[in-house]
Amino acid sequence: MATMARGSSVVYRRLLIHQYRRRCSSAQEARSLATLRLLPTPTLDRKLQVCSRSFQMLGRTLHGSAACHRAVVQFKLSDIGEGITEVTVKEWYVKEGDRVSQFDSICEVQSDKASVTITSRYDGVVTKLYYDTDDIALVGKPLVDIETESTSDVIQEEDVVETPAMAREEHTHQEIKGLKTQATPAVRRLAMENNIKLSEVVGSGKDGRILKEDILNFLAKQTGAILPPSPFGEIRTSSPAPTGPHRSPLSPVPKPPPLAASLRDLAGKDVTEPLKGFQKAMVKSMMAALSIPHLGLCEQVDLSRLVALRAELKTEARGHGLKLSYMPFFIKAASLCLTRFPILNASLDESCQNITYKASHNIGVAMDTSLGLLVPTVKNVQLLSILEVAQELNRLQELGAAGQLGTADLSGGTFSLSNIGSIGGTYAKPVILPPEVAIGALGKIQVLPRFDVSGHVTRAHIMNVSWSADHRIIDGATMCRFSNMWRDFLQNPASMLLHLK
Ligand code: CAO
Repeated sequence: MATMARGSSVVYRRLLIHQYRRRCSSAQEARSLATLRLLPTPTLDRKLQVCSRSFQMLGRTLHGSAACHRAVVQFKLSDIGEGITEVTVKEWYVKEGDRVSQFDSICEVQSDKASVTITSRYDGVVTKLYYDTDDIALVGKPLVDIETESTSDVIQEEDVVETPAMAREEHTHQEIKGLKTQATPAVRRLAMENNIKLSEVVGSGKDGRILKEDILNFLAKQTGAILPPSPFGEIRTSSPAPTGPHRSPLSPVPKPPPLAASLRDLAGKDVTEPLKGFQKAMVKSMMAALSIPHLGLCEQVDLSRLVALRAELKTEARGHGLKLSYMPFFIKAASLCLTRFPILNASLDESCQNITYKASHNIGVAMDTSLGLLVPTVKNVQLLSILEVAQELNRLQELGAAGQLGTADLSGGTFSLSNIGSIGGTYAKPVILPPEVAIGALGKIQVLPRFDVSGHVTRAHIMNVSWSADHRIIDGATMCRFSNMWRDFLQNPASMLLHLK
């Protein structure tokens, strides 16, 4: 109970600090904030309450005294970063004549990298939508007109929106994520005010709707105020694990829609449509991959010992609330080998003049998600235990199935693995994902006859692995030595223990 009360107070204090920070425009105010942070808790609380009251009064004064007049603001699609110049309008959440408030969702747009929810920064009435659903909207061009009832101060703010380049403040009005996230404007606002990406929060409401409690729990987890029970320490990753309060990591991963649901009814006619979103991203990265001379190498791995070991450890992992597949072993073994062969965890610059050896082993995992093929990355595998890799993979799979993988999880890969065997594939010819220089494809584990050391035929669990490497900087001998080392770790998984830190 005491923890709960302390937790709520921490959350409240953080909210107030954030409110205050948003309003600190001058250096002097910023200095005041720095001073506030250094104050003892009771003094800080008092100061923040005084601030909070004065902001409320200031708001009322402005509202009451300023003469209101109507103005039409042309709300332009601002720069959403990463060189994106156009997006597809996926869905409108408003129509002409609708009243909107600040932070209300206006529409969902999709670039070739991610989906973005555009939210209003004005209170007013929507008077014009510039695009239909599925139209291509251009960055810097008008998206909607909003008739505002505002003071002249606010009208000056409109000029900021007219600027095509995204101002820092505008960033908070756009949220990058994999799919439409369901949340009320109030919840979106709470998330934005606390710099929380909705894509990183797992909703506990109906159909995954994000509730206020989900945001508060997420925030509390960040501040350490109300921590849900955790089987072991936090994973050191760049983004926090979005485990919702009502969803245990063991809950079944939502399945993608059945194949029949994704088939089109062509009614006997050819249909041509423009490529969109992630399809475009695949075109881009695969066209870039074409310029890489691929070196291929295939190998067979006897996983009989690993199969037995995983069967033992699965129950133990389940005790920690985790699903333990073979992937965490494959990923960790790859990381151990990358330490020995850093050239496979590198990138080559465009002019082919410099190689950058990456310090982090951010291992991308090709994932069959509800949005199609995506490659989220398990970051810093060199620092993680096998169980921690499993935890991170569980999290990514859960987000992938819900179509909620965000850019943080989808970027920064340095090496990739593609487990086509989980779908039933036996061999593959993997394509390198630039700027990476190597990738491995894993086939299905099959029970096949093999000879033991005495020459007797035995049952063995055999998996094919197919490697592709950038032949401009990686030769066959290096690739083969890497593959041998990886194979040996997995054929004798106990040997990995010697190298784990
Ligand atoms: N051989 C045999 N069994 C396998 C297997 C393989 N190669 N890979 C996975 N399995 C088993 C798992 O061990 C698990 O079994 P249990 O239920 O007994 O634990 C079951 O299949 C389901 O595994 P999973 O797929 O949920 O989990 P994973 O960690 O093995 O794989 C992921 C995760 C993301 C790689 C996988 O779900 C996926 O999306 N694979 C498709 C990758 C893809 O599309 N590649 C092509 C890219 S190029 O277009």
